[in-house]
Order: sequence, then C-alpha cells, then structure tokens
Amino acid sequence: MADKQPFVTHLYTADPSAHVFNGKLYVYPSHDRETDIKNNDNGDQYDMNDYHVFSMDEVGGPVTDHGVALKAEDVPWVSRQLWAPDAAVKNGKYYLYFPARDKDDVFRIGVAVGDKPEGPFKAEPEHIKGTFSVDPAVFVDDDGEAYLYFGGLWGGQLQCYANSSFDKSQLGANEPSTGSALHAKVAKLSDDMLSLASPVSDVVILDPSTSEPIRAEDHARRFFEAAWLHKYNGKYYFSYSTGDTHYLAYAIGDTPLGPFTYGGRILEPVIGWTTHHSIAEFKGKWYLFYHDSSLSGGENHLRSAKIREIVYDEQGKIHLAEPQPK
Ligand code: FUB
Repeated sequence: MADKQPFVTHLYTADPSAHVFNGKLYVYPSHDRETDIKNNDNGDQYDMNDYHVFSMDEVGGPVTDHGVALKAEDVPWVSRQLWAPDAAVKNGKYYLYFPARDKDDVFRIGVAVGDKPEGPFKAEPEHIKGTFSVDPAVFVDDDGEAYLYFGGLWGGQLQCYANSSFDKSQLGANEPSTGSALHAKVAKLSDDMLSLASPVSDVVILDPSTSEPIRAEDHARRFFEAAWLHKYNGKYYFSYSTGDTHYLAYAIGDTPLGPFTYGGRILEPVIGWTTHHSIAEFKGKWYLFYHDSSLSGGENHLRSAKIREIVYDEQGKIHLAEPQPK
C-alpha cells in the first residue's frame, strides 16, 4: 500500500496542530527550513524562524497557505528556534501559542493574538510567566475552561525541571535513567488566555497493570514530547511522542488534569527521528495529523505534515482507519 502524501509540498511543515474554526480546518505547523547545523540531542538542527497557517474545506481538497503569521524577529523575548505551535479561540480572538529559546537560550512558551484564525498574530512582549520547555498544546473544554499542556525532554529541556527549581546543569543533558518518568506539564489558562491561572502540575500517565506512574526506563511508553489533549465520548485522551522509541502513544483519563492510564500506540515509527501529531474531528470523522521526513529523503529537520483517518473501537481504543505501511 502506498503511504500518505504530505498535504503541503512547497514548504517543509512539522508538528501539525489542527483545529476546526468556523467550519474550516486550520493547521498550525512548525515551518522547517534548510540549515547546515548538524543533528544533535540538543535539537539545534530544528532552527525554524517563522510560522505559516494552512486551511482546507475538505480533507484531501485544496490547501490554502495563508503566508507568514508570525516571525521570530517580531517577538521581543525570542532568540531562536520557533518550535511546535498550537492555536485556540476564545471570545472572538485567536491565540497562537509557541515555544522558543529566550535570550538566555532557555525554552519558554509565548502567546500571540490575532483577529482571524490565519493571523497575522501579534506576540505579547514577554513569554507566559511560569512556562518553560516546549510543545504547547491548548485544550478548551466544553465549559470554556482552557488548559495549557507542555514539555519535552532532551533538547526540549524538561529534564532541567525534574526537581522543583530550574537546574541549568541539565541543559543539553538527557533524562533520569530510573525512577518515575518525568511528566508533561499542565496549567489552567486565565480567562484572557494570556497567562497561567493555576500552578503548573504533572500530567501523570499510569501503567494499567500496576496503577503506578510509567517508569523512566520504559522508553516505549514514557512521555517524551508532543503533548496533545482531545475529548472523545466524555473521556479525555492525552497523546504524546515517546521520543527515542519513535511512537505516538495515548492515555485516557476522566478529567483534563488526569491522571491518565496508558492506552496504547496510535502510530509506529515514521521516516525521520521525530514524531509529533494532533487529533481533531472534522465533518464527522476523526483524523491524526502527523509528520515524517519522506519528502526530504529522510532529513530529520526537514519534515512534512500528513493526515490519516482514525477510528475508535467499542472500548474507546484508537486505531488507524487504514494500516500504516511498513
Ligand atoms: O519541531 C521541533 C521539535 O521536534 C518539536 O518541538 C518536537 O516535538 C519535535 O517534533
């Protein structure tokens, strides 16, 4: 079976966050670009400096590139590396959340505001106070409460926060090799969507066979990066990348704050080191938005976003609608 084709081919696009706004499907990806920087565990090769927003009326139909929605040079606190973004709407305003390194080379999460889903977005002058690491994902629940999920290991710097305060010596390091795995983070967002409205807490993923948190050495199941939260049939699904084992996995919980119980894998490894996704319902079907490096011939930092349909079984487990080619 032939694999899926990227839905954008004139640019490299990664980390696609999808949302339906005003009946149209919008995708907010990272914009990968050519660089001579060598691959390393610090992720220096992912040296992106702007965002484009894409929209479509149908999955598989024409895709509109709305052009540059935000540039690094227009964000006062940013030094480099605009990584995986997400977007949300509240009270008629659109919010673009993005991670980047600040002037001290520490990853923070910022927010930019626009009047339309496609932007342009104007960044707040400072990063969101209390945020750190990478890969923001925003979930707005049916009651209007908004939650910001974030975190990523290794180059994403989450290991610097293993204890309560920032440990600079862990910049560029890997993760603890034993004990409970490090958790993704979550906090409520304020009503104006611009600041945190609660302390940052752990997104705990439990092992279904022990009801204990997944262990650090369990690299096939522990959280690495690419947090995403969606709701299906009254349950909250927290999905994520397992990083160095290259799976997209998910866990199910009863509240947006968890705890979540590990549920299985959504996607097996793709071409390229990273795997990062989002999940959204559009016109009655559910889709996985993800990326691989097939279009660039396997370059880790030159990725392309793709779409696959997913389905749920009677137990609420996620499956690809069509098998993933080996
Ligand atoms: O795109 C840069 C980084 O690569 C993202 O933040 C990670 O999730 C990984 O996809």
